[in-house]
Parts: sequence; C-alpha cells; structure tokens
Amino acid sequence: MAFHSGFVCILGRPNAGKSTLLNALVGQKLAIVSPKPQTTRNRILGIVQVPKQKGRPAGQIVLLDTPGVHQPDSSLGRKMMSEVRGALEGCNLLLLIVDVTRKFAPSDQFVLDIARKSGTPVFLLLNKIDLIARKDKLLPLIEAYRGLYDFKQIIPLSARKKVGLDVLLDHVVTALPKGVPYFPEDQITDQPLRFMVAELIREQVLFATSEEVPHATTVVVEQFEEGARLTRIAATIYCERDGQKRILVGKQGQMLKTIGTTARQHIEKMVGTRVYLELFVKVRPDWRESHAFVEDLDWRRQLERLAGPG
Ligand SMILES: Nc1nc2c(ncn2[C@@H]2O[C@H](COP(=O)(O)OP(=O)(O)O)[C@@H](O)[C@H]2O)c(=O)[nH]1
Ligand SMILES: [Mg+2]
Repeated sequence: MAFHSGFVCILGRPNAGKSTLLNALVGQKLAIVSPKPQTTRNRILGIVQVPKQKGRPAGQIVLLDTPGVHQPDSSLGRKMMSEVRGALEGCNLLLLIVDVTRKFAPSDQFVLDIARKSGTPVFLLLNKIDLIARKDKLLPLIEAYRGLYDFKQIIPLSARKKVGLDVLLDHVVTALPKGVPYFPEDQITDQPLRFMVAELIREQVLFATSEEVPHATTVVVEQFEEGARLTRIAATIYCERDGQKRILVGKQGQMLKTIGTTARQHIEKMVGTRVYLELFVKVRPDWRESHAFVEDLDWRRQLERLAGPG
C-alpha cells in the first residue's frame, strides 16, 4: 500500500482541546495547555509517523495546532487569527474540534463558517467524552451535528484520556493523499528549543496568575546557551501594568521564584541537562495593541534576527 502524507489543521474555539490533542497524537508536549482560553498564540507544528496497520496505509501527518478561533479585538488577537488563516492555507484536511460538554454556540458556528469557506474536507471531533457518563447521549448529538454540515467523519474522543485516537489516526491517514514524507522521520516539530522554553515559562505564568495577568503576559528568551551539562537561560516576562508586575514578582519575589522553579523543572526535562534560569519582569504598556511588538514576538521573526544580517 502506498505511503500517505499531508497537512492537517486542528481548528476550534478556545478551550476545545486542540493543543491537548496535538500533544496526545505526537506523544510529546509541544503545545502548552491550560484551562484558560487563548493559551495558544501561534500555530504549532507537530509531526506524527503512522505505521502501517491492517486496513490502513503508513503515513506522515503534519499537524498544525492553532490559536482558538475568536473575533479579535487587539493586535495580538489579529496576529493570532492570521496564524489560524496561515495554518489553513494548503491544508489537506481540517479537524474541527468541539467540547461535547458545551452547547454548540455562535463561536462554534464561526469556526464552522471558516472551515466551510476553506473548501477543505472536515472531520468533526467530539472531544472530552470522558466527561459524559452515559455514552448513549452521544448519538443524538452526532445526529444534530450531521445536520449542520457534510462532515467527512464524526469521531467522538477524549484527547486528555487518549480515547479514540487510533480511530482518528486511521481515518486521517487514509484521507490524506499519496505522497512522500515532508519531514525526516525523527523530527517532531519545526519549533526551535528556545521558543518552546519561552512557552514553558508562559505556561507557569498562566497557572500561577489569574484574571487579566495571563492575557497581558508574554515571554521572551534573551539568552539561551546550551552546554553539555548545563543550559543557561535568561528570559523576560513582559506585562502591561505596574500592578501586574507587582503580582508577577510577588511578596519578596515569592511569585517569580515559584514560576521560575516549576518552569525550570519542566525545561530540564525538555532539554535534558541541568538548567540555570534567570527571570526578569518588565512593563511594556499595552504591548498587545502594538503591531510592531506583537510581530517581534513571532519566533520566525526572532530567528531571522538571531541569525544576524546577511
Ligand atoms: N476532561 C477533559 N478535558 C480536556 C480534554 N481535552 C482537553 N481538556 C482540557 O481542556 C482545557 C483546554 O485544553 P487545551 O488543549 O489548552 O485547549 P485549546 O485552547 O483548544 O488548545 C485544558 O484544561 C485541558 O486539560 C478531554 O478530552 N477531556
Ligand atoms: Mg491551544
């Protein structure tokens, strides 16, 4: 049987479980996950090798996790939605993911409209079925969704509990066109380590803070020196107000210390060496409204700058 390969975009409203699904399918944490909406800010590529099995071809699935589809109200929001559109371009298949514990809302309709306009085949994923006690409740739901759109497949699953993922992989790899792999077999993402590190730090900020602080925060890695046994990292946490900075630093620096310690533990697991992590907090008023700053946060842009001119 021939090899199949292609690009598959995961789409859905904030908190549906897109990043959890990406991580589960790749088998490694590439995207940070939190109960807070709009955790994912840029598209994240994850590569899944699918071995041949009875009744299904071998293949390579290039997954794109995207920020939650929403109506943007800031430069950051507009950048996030442009990441979504960028991911949609040239995709072979869309996975539209919904949270089964929530009613189909205008925000889901908005996602569906984007999917429809793209003209790409769509699988509907009914996620979080672990939260439904009686599985027979799923049937009327599937029927209702069937009436909404001509989905190529409707697949109930739980990204967190890793239920239904094999069925999903079977259908996805079968639906992809015949082709050669896009990436080497041992590659799982295109994202450089230093930017994954920035995300791991931001994840701890999301966990440790509430209300506006998580949304007003971004992380930039300023220094990243990999040694055989020790990696030295310095990063700045940007926020928008003095009050937010006070929260992030905490009484006698306690909050920043907690964020730093837990982030360091996660980073050590990822880079495989001991880590020396230095964190700074800076105020940059209304950075989310600054088109230039938001563009500078793009890791592709930062990579160009790190490479230097010429
Ligand atoms: N119970 C349950 N929770 C899930 C499942 N998938 C994701 N979640 C949770 O839903 C929240 C949002 O997940 P995330 O992957 O960040 O959603 P995203 O915004 O669509 O990327 C997190 O708290 C996840 O742990 C699932 O299958 N079952
Ligand atoms: Mg996400």
